[in-house]
Parts: sequence; C-alpha cells; structure tokens
Amino acid sequence: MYKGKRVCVVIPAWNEEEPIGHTVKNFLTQEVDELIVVDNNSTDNTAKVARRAGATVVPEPIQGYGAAIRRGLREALNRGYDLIIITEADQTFLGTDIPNLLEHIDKHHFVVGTRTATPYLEEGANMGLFLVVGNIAVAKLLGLLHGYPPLTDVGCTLRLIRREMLEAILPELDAEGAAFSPQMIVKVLQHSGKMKEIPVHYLVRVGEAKITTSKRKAFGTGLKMIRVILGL
Ligand SMILES: Nc1nc2c(ncn2[C@@H]2O[C@H](COP(=O)(O)OP(=O)(O)O)[C@@H](O)[C@H]2O)c(=O)[nH]1
Ligand SMILES: [Mg+2]
Repeated sequence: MYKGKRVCVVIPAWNEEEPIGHTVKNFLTQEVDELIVVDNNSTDNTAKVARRAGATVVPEPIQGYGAAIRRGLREALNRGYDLIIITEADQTFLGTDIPNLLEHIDKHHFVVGTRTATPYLEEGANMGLFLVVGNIAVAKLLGLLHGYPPLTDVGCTLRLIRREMLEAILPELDAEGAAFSPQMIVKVLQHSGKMKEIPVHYLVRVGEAKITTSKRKAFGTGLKMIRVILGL
C-alpha cells in the first residue's frame, strides 16, 4: 500500500529458478501488496521457487517477454491494483528503487527507469558502451518523435504505471518480444500521459540471459524497437 493505493509487482519469468527466489523476496517490500510472477513455459522449478518465496504464480503459454508482461498486467488490473510495477526475474534490479519510483507517481501517470546513468551501474552489469550508446540513441529518436526528449533508455523493464493509464493503453500493446518495452512508452505518450524517467540501479545478472546475449542479437532487438517507435 502506498498513500492508500494498492501496489502490485509483475515479473515475467522464463527458466529463472536460480534468481527468482531472491528477486521475489527483494521486491516484496513494505509498499507491495502482491507480487505476480508470470511463468512463461519454464521447464525448470521457476514456479515452485517463486511460490515458496511468496509470489502468486500465473502461467502464460504464449512465449515472449511482451506476452508474459501483458498477461501479468491483465492479472493486476483484474485484481484491482491501483499502481503496477514491472521488473525482471534476474536480480538485475533492486526493490530499494521502488520508493524512488513511487515518489513521482502523484504527479505522473508513468515512471520509467533508465539504466544508462553510469553511477547506478554495477561493475560487470550488462550495460557496456555499445548498449548505453544504442539505448540512448534509440531513446532520443523515441523522445523527439513522441514528445519526451529527456528519455535515455528504451529497454528498462523496471517501471511503474497508474491503473487508469494502463487500462487505456493495454488494448493497444501487441509487441510479443523486447519491443514491448518502448511500445509501452510510446502508447503512454500517445495517450498524453505525463511520464518521468529516473535512474535506477542495474546489477550483474544471475542466471542465463535471454534477450541481450550478443551484440548481434542486441542490434536486431534495436531494429525491432525502432520499427515500433516509427509506428511501422
Ligand atoms: N527474452 C525473453 N524473456 C522472457 C521471456 N519470457 C519471460 N521472460 C523474462 O523477461 C525478462 C527479461 O529477459 P532477460 O534475459 O533478463 O533479458 P535482458 O535483461 O535483456 O538480458 C526475464 O525476467 C525473463 O525471464 C521470453 O520468452 N523471452
Ligand atoms: Mg535481464
């Protein structure tokens, strides 16, 4: 609960038995009323470990980062939550950043993290120069085209959205993969949502990476993101 508003955390998870237990405990902070882990066809013990750590687990058979998050967001709306936070299973984000996101939600519909603020990066985190520059470049394209020029990241999962804004944009979100992340930002801006980007901590991943596994893959992901930003 935060200022009388019910708070929910959504985590997409695909074979994350190693990091998920710690992540769930780390994000079940005093403000959080429920944490929903979306099990995206895991073949390991992700669901069991998440449940044992205190999460509600729901399945999503359609494979993909976007599909998994959408399922979690629908679930959060159905359960009546006012404020919805999204994060990852892999211990790269910190529950201690939740108050920093919440601090801005009275005045904004959407608060999104950026992982390109170097003092917030842990040494060895998967955000080297290539990804920092790439994210900032694509973010500037998004920001200038859609009306939020300060934007410096397009792929940061850690974010917070108000219920009424989520209800407005959810029917328009259809990206299955990583392009879901910038698509959500674009839709908030198209709905004239007030948004704010804040720096968040970004740590070394625990367990096996699924999206940003090589420069080549990251480049491909970037192109898909640009397509979504251009509305193609
Ligand atoms: N890439 C990917 N991630 C998924 C999928 N389903 C759920 N996820 C979760 O989405 C988050 C992002 O994936 P991750 O490998 O950390 O991507 P990275 O942060 O770009 O390295 C993790 O919590 C995954 O477990 C899927 O089908 N593909
Ligand atoms: Mg990750």
